[in-house]
Amino acid sequence: MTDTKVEESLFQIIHCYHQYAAREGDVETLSLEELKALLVDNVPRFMGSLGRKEPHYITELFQAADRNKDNQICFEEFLYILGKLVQDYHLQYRRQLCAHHCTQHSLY
Ligand SMILES: [Ca+2]
Repeated sequence: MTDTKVEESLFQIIHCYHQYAAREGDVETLSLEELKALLVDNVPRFMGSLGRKEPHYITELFQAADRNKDNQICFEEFLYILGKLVQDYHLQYRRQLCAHHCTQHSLY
């Protein structure tokens, strides 16, 4: 059975998480450095938004996601960050749709 596009995307996200988690220390969790690398390498649109390149942004995101305060992001904790990413990309998607609609109807 072939994976659907959505299944492929989900596996890719999980694969990406584990690739970065395996870089140093605990191979199942992300350190702050690993999270930073994962975000910078894989979600440039998200990181390009205002203020996200500031070093304290990722630190604060990391602290908010690290619910048990063990200074590591496990996969369940990563879902909080993934939720933020999906929300952000949904906004971008809506903006693109709107821009496309406005161009087609010469609203600009
Ligand atoms: Ca944790």
